Amino acid sequence: MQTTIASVTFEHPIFNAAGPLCVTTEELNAIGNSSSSAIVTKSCTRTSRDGNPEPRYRGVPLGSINSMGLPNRGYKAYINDTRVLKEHKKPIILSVSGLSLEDNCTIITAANASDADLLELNLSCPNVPGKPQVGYDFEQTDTVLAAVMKIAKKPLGVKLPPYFDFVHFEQVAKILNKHNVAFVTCINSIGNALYIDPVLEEPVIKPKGGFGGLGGQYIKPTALANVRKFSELLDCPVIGVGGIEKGVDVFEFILAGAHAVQLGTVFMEEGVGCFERIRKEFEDYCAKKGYTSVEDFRGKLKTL
Ligand code: RRO
Repeated sequence: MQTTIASVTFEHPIFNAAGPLCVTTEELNAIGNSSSSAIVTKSCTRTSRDGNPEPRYRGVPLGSINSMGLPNRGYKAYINDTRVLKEHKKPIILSVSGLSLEDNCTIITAANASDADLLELNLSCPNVPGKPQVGYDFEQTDTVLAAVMKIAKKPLGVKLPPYFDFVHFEQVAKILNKHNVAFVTCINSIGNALYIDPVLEEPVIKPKGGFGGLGGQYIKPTALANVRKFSELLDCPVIGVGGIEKGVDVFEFILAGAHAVQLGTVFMEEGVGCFERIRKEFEDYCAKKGYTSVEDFRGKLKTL
């Protein structure tokens, strides 16, 4: 069940999403010691950030809502961590989310000399007040990619927000193909959702009046649609993320065209044990179907 992205081989296609439980060195080592097939860091900025006021994450019956606000230790700490994390002998993906183009260029220049295998540029954080999601501004996406692709010496992919319109898929794909991005990860949380507690008559998280990124089961069909569309339109591999909770969900994402998948909400709720559970469920499901490699069914969604 190996998979390859930008010449980097993953023992199996299931690993963590940037965000949950990947901020501290201890958390990253715990991912390294788990059955996750790679280690993805929390998105990093130029300087460390405390993030938004708490409560800023809430698990809810069908998923999660968060407005973490990019809490992280700053890029230098994650670049240092890559030297130690290398001992786990699995791919390391540095998630980069500078607050300006200049910051992204600084971080990516430094990352060139790190032990990260891949860089995932986050164009889709929905939770920093006053900073719109770059991925919804196609001109800015084009400008950012033109600049960072010139600098990056490691394979650089992008993490996208969800899109909902066929014309938008085509416009974004054209830009990503033009810049030869190494891979695309989709989708980030669905931005600026509102979850209300009717008993308390309050939102469940504090920042931004309760507005935050929606994850988990709520977003799986949207994530599958984005994976499907982008895998048809792009020249590079797609990593799927959004609402995976069981092995059969992984199967669906690969059937839609994903080369690999990431776990967000389920990892936050269940901890590192989710990687082994979901990997086993996925492999059992494939065995039942008679498939022995992901190439047997990747992208082969049938039509009605
Ligand atoms: O830290 C966050 O608030 C956050 C980020 Br950077 C992101 O990309 N997606 C998300 O749901 N939360």
